[in-house]
Amino acid sequence: PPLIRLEDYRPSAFLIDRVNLDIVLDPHATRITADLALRPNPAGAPDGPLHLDGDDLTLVGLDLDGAPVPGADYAVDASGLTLHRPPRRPFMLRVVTEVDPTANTKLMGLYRTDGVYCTQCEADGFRRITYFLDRPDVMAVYTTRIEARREEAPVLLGNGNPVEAGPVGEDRHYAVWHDPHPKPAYLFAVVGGRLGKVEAPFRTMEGRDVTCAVYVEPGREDRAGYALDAVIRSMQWDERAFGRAYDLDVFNVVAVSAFNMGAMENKGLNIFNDKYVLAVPETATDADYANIEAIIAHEYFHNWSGNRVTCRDWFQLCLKEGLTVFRDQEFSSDMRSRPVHRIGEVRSLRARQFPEDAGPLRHPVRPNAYAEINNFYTATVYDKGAEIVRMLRTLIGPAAFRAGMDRYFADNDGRAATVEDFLAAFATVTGRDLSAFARWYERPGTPRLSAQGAYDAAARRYTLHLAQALPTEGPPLVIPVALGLVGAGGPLDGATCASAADGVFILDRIEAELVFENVTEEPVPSLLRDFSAPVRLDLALSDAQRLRLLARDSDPFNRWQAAQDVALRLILAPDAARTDAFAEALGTFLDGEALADPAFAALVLALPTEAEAADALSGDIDPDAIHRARHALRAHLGRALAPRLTRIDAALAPAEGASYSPDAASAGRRALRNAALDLMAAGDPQAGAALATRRLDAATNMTDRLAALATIAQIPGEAREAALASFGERYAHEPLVLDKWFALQATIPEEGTLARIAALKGHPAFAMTNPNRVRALIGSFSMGNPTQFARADGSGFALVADTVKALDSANPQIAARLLTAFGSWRRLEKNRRQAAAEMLNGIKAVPGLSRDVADILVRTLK
Ligand code: DPP
Ligand code: ZN
Repeated sequence: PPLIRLEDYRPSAFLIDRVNLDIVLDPHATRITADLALRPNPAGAPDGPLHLDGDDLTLVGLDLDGAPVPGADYAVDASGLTLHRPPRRPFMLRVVTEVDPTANTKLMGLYRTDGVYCTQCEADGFRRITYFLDRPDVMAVYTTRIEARREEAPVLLGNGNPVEAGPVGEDRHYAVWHDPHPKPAYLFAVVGGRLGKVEAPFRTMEGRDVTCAVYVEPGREDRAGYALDAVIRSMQWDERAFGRAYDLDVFNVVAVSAFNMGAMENKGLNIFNDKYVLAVPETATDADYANIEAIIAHEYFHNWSGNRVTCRDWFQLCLKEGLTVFRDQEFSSDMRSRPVHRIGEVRSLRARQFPEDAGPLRHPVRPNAYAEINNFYTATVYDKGAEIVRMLRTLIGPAAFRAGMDRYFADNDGRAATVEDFLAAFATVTGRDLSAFARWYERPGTPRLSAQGAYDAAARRYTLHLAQALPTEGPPLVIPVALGLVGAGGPLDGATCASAADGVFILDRIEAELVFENVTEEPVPSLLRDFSAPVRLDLALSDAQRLRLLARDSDPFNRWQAAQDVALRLILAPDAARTDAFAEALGTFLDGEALADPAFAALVLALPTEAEAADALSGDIDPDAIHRARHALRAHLGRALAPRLTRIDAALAPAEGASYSPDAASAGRRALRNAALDLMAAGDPQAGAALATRRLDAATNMTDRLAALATIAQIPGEAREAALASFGERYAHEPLVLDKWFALQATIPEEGTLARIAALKGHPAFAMTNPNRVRALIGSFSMGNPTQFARADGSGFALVADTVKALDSANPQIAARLLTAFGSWRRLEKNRRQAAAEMLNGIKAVPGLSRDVADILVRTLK
């Protein structure tokens, strides 16, 4: 597929200032009349023809300033509509199009899901509604009239504020919405359908009264309360943390069941995948509640970082996504435990972004070319993008960071901005040159930071040598390294280092030497505290030194990291004596702290994943060997820690009749108790299965029920099959719960899983047309079952490849996303590598592949 390049960016030749839409909803023939106020762009070069983007549209009418455009004056093709000789003055264009929302399986543009009309326009879905300058630097004020049969769509929602509504004849009605804030087309949305709602008032710090509402399938209103509460808390937090107030009279969230993304930040009308809205304790886990809170916040925060200040072009996607992820992470950290949340952020960065940055789909946080923008909604743009913002704050300090954010919003409000505009705001308020820091946006790959220390006891001096290395050529990056020294009894607070006065050293050269004075004993360095930069750290420490950090460091992140590092080495190079020592250290840790901070303790007990172990290997990957080694380590630890785990289990048992609360402290207790159960079961599968079965029966909420089921699912036998069957029956009419059940079965690391998945594809609740179902059954398999996905006989690869082929024409975005599971195929051992290559080439041979899939395929095979 052809590439679109950042260097080719040119301002649009024309602008559109106002858009008046009249949308008459119909299941198969929805008619859209768009009145567009166009004018030449003074910053553009409006001398050629005018091309309006369009995709899969039927053109019904075209008028210019009230007169039909003669057929000879325009042309329509697969990419849109061209006016050969547009006026060189402001003019009105009326475009009438027709679309079939029921036939829209791509879920881009206007479509129907469970009878509800909804839209998805990011990145380029608006061109599937009408012909338009579908690019984010064309911003217009929208007025939208929506009409429908009242019976079919009693609720009609648009962007902005409701203006008027009323009947049309006997059985139809309409509503008009006006959005006073100019916006790019990707933020446009309409919804029509039978929906129930919950609502709550909010008064902004500017005194504006806002009605917040969450719309869901009728009868599910009791499941929308948590999301609504998260909306209110997000509004409060953005005022307090960033001084940002909401700017319309209503804020609506709508949950729909078929949605390609997690959610979408359309102005005043966020549309959500129902997975990230609906929650009651019977159907949602603690993780679901945390995700709902985070994603509600994320989409709400886009109102400023994305909507009021949008992106000039799609190369700047990180400008809104990286920044907004950073903002939602800060929000969740304030709502929950900051260190626990930070560990979660880093785990997900390492699970998704590090492999991406090391594989064929690697790209800079701001890419400089793309074939299909939908393939760039990646962990790199989002999560590494957020890490860059976090490093910027570390670099300039929180006060200057806040001042810079204020400046950014003030200077760019109502504009389509660039990464340069963002950095300029911080350069202005600090007077600093941020051009070296800006390299983070341009350089793909994860840097390595290596460290070596030497202690001079006589001089009471510790010297630390730091060096950075990048996988790609170029000047050094600016890496903030938060650090400290830890002695046998704890942090050596008396030690001083002139170049890291406040505990952070800025490594802006290839290498540097730090000198610590007044170091009273040989220390263990604690580097990259709180994961101060998204790099891989090479620091040779013994187990004993790492376990000192676990026991004594003041930085919770590095305490957790130390245990992870020891465990990772034991997976890569098993050793019984060292495992005993590790178990003893974990035991001491649990005795001292497990009950004081259960959420943190649960993370310490969670060993590195098989994917992380694979990522850390230097040679070819054999997923079976990694699985065996990790399993053996868990079994060893489970046996060694059994008495303690039993005590934890008892101590954290909920009180009889206690009601469920999704708050972080309660969730932490459940997390530790369930982690203990899982480790006990690894040590003694027989007893573990029995205990987990009892826990499954006694569970009063989905968190505990699913955790018990997950433990049972790892232990082959009749108990497992019975438990899975009864869970499936109990939730036969709860698609979101069945997704968990699909995912759990898809990730069983056994040969029989392929047959299980084949059978589950025929389950009445499974549907290839619903992205959540496909992700649960097939996506979980490809991303979460390394031994079976990468089977040497190729059958695991074939399952995923067949799904990609089957989905490609119906929903290319989801097909392409599934295909990214092959990203690490070249690192596999020879037989598996060959099998993967065969499957990828088999997809390549399919005629008429979508641009989405072709793009991922070409890059993966390169
Ligand atoms: N809706 C997606 C997100 O918020 C894309 N903007 O990240
Ligand atoms: Zn976003």
